[in-house]
Amino acid sequence: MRRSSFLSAGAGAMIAAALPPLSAAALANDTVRYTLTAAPKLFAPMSGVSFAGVAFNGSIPGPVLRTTYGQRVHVDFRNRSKIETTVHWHGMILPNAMDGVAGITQPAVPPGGDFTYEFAPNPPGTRWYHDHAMQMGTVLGMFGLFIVDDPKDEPADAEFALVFHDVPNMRSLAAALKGTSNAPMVDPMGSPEMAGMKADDKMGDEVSYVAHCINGASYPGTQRLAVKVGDRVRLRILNANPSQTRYVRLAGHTLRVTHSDGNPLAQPLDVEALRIGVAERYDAWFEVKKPGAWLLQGVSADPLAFEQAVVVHTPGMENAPPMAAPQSIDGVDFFTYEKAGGRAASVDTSGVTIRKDWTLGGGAYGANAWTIDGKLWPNTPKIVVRRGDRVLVHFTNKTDMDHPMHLHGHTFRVVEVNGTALARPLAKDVSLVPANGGTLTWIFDADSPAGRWLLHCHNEIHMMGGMMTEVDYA
Ligand SMILES: [Cu+2]
Repeated sequence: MRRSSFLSAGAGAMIAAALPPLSAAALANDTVRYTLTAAPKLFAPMSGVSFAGVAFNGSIPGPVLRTTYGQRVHVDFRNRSKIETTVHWHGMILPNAMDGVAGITQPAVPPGGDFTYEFAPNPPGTRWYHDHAMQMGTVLGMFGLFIVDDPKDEPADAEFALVFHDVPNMRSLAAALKGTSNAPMVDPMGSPEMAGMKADDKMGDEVSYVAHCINGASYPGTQRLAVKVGDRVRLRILNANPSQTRYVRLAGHTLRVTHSDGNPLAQPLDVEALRIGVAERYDAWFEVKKPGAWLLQGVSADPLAFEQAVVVHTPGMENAPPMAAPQSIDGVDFFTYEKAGGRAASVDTSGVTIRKDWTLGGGAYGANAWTIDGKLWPNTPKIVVRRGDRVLVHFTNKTDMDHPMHLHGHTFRVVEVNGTALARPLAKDVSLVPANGGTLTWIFDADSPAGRWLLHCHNEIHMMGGMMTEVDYA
């Protein structure tokens, strides 16, 4: 699509993402019940793109699941896809057996199989769910938002859930995975491309993408967000891209970030753009001060990312040409952990009983091998904890890519980035460890239910390529 048509074309199909208030009926029940059915889906987010995906309940992304903090959720999961899969509840602290990691917390659910998940969604905030069986289910479309409403939250005049995701070029994905010594799968897509490739066909480590979507559509087919002058609007944004960080701007507006990965910041931060690593979520607010139409856009070095946009408009401005933001982040004041956390003299290590200093490595050309202290999963160093331990993990990243490191079943605090101690540590479940010698430090408390909790890079390619370990309760 050329830029001119991008700016002038009208709206196509819409998918509702405006979040309605919870019904009184839902609040009256202690348990919210959902059925999630995974099944093949031919996904066509824009003309000319047709992708053999797997969807929850027929849509990519899957439905927004929602509970109020204090309620339980009961999910009947039915796997009617052709791959083995599970459902992982990203960012939740829950019984280990409900964490949905194939081979670690449960057997993979085979094609035709069922599994029941039941737990009390916790902590409150913007969480999500996705496949976790090393069969590429998440890349194929098995993901969605899970909002745990916090009754203490300030009410918004309007609220929208925006899931950013991108459709991979299957050949580039196969190429990136070629050389994965550790992969428990060979040909997840059933595509002849992977099977037909030789080792020297590897085209590079980066996956390329053929479509860039918000809530399952590309601009101009994306939904429009209707707002009114005076509204204070809350956005809940997820980056479900398998490998790429995304910047997000709303033309003509400042974004006030209040939550990272669903957890409240110690103090909100006003920025011109978000920077969202793989699997991260941000809650950001804006105020509508005058009538108009503006684009909320993904911004990236990828020239196609301009398709990742939705129009925000006031009444009567539905067909106005929307104001766009420049497709550059040069000079833009974007969100960073350091800005949100502020600078402290030093990291408060009081109470720390276990310390790990890990080097993230690998990424050599020709092999999809990504390491922790030089080792590939399952030979990576593990953390064995007893209840009450306080764990410090200091990452040094020797590769030339940022790594979105994720810990299951816990909320950690980011206390240091690139040598800067943070005065207000960020409570998160995934954090970008900066490339090229960058450092980042977590502290977390071993106060979750006992079990085996994965710790891994959320870049799908790197996870498959070995950058994974676990925190085990002794
Ligand atoms: Cu990584």
